[in-house]
Amino acid sequence: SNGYDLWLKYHIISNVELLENYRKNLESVYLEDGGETLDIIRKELSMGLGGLLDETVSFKAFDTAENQLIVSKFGTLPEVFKNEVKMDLLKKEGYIIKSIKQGNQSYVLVTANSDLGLLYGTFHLLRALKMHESLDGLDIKESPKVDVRMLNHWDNLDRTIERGYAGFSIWNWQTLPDYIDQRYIDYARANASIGINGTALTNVNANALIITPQYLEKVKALADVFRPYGIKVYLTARFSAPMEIGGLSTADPLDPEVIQWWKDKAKEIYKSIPDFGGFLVKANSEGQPGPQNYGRTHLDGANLLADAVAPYNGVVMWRAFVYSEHDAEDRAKQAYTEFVPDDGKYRDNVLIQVKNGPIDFQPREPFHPLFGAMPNTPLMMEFQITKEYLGFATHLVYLPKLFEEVLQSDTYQKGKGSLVAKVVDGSLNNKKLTGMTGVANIGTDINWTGHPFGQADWYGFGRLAWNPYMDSKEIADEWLRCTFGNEKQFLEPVKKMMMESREAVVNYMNPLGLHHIFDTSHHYGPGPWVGNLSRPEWNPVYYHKADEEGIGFDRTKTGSDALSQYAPELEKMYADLDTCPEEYLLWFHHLPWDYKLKSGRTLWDGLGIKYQEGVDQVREMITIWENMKSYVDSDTHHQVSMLLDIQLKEAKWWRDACMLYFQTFSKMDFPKEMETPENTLEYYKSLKFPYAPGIRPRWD
Ligand code: BDP
Repeated sequence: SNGYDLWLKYHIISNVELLENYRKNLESVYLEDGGETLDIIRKELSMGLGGLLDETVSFKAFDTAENQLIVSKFGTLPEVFKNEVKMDLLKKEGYIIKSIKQGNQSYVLVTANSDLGLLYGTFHLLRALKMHESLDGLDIKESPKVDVRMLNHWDNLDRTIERGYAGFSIWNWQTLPDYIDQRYIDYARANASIGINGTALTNVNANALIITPQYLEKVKALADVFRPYGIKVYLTARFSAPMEIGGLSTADPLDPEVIQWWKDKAKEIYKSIPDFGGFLVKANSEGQPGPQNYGRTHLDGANLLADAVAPYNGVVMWRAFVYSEHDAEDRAKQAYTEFVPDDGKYRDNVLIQVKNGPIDFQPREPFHPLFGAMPNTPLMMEFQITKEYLGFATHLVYLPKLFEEVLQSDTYQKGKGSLVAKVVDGSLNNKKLTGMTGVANIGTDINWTGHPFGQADWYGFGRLAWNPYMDSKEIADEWLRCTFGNEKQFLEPVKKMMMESREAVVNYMNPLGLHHIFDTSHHYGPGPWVGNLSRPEWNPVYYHKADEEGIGFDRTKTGSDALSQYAPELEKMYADLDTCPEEYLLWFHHLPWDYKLKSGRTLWDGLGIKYQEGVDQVREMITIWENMKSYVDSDTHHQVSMLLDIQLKEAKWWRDACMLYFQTFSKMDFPKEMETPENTLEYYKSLKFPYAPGIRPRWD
């Protein structure tokens, strides 16, 4: 298999008994008539149910003499079923799946308030069949917990992708709008199958051209493809667009001409894309223009754009990923400092889009202190699905485990149990607008994501955006069954491998709270020695602060005091070395090399042991995968094997380069558990990577 079908392959049900049972219970399908979304459901059932049962699906009127699958909105349900379902509390995109006995017949009912709800319900049912679930007693009621569930593509107009490791952009701007690549349809279908309902097509480091008429007609063509799948299109707005493409002399958010320009632009966009989602903005961050260029604030900028799209129900996603060179004492503090004072002043259709951690998508970060700290403003979660800091698309790292850890973190902002998930789904402060986005890992590679297991990250992101309380292990189980099959001897070990993979990457890259020690700009591999870049917070040495005395970033009161941005309960727990979890030790503390860890070993030994553990965990993954040959097609098996070999090589590289470098300060011997480095520090420092993909255009 080339992986193009993702988790949506529909082969005949392998269990013969179950196959007979499904065939008997799903003799025909009654599908309500209607528009484009219902046509898609018909196609999906023909392909899905047809494939699983290895039969031609018979679509019929409601028939009391057959066991039927009934797919119909509540309003048009056959009367006999209306009392069987309770539609209360079901949201617009929600659905019900229920098995019902009537006389001698049994029915499986999929019902909803909207066509889109029916599509989501259909995908759920097909997944249940693929997972060999019983049709007896089905009683499912699902509504998404988050309103905006989207992908952010960091795709440039020339089709390169910033931080993209799976080929080029799937948006072919040259052949749009007249040529509709089948990929666009398959993309929409895959996203709809996991409940994603929005996509920002373009890089946050934006090009103003995307909102010129020439490009907008291409965007419209994509929006038309995505609409029946329930997916809205969003675009990144370059703050200086009024000057660059509008001919104005300023982009000052309080200038009347600028205000009018954005109003006119919104009107123009909505004329051709009536359900346009809105704008995503990166402003005054890493060289992007923004309101601060005119002495204004993020608030002024966000509200300017919010007012422009408000008449059309559009939203503005304003990113909180900001850090400035003028206040570089601790980059981790800056977003909070800039955004919290304006809590409650943003327009209702503004979402502040916050990365999961305060630095930048590291293998492990504590959650961002903004979560829970802006009770009067909708905050939206931004995860990174593409693996910028997690080994690119060659390392197997199951990200839903990381996402889950963040979502399950307790902010304590309204006492114990104030989970980040509750900020994201709005329940902590009763929010009307909620959202979660993931920076996409999708490209032109035949399997979409480069690494075959990268598909699990896309899949899992979608499932968590639908329900941020889902268990990552359950998601792995779903994805494995839908992608590879239901054999227990396969599922258990591979699930174990996926679940441990996240801790493995933390161990071999950034153990004990280390962070941002990646080689500069491309972020490929270790570069803890880098210290010559013009801005302090661009240098890895700024983050680990290793010296003869010890290592780590003191964020307590004696240091940057970033800890004070968290709730008092957390501040206390992290500040106190007895209660600070060791995984965050060097994130919050600068400690001597001979500091005693809970294990009784020195910090220095502990570091080496963790690095080694990471390497060993990858070895274990290799062994597990070796034993899976008979359950996976040989191409995919071979691909993953080769990738795991790269991962092992790079895990050793991380261990050796980092430990050799840190040894220049600690001057201590490596712990006996650690294997001897394969090369010298000079060798690792000399490595150059002109071929590392996904680099952003220079802005410094
Ligand atoms: C960093 C990336 C950079 C992005 C930036 C962002 O290195 O390419 O532009 O985040 O999110 O992780 O804006």
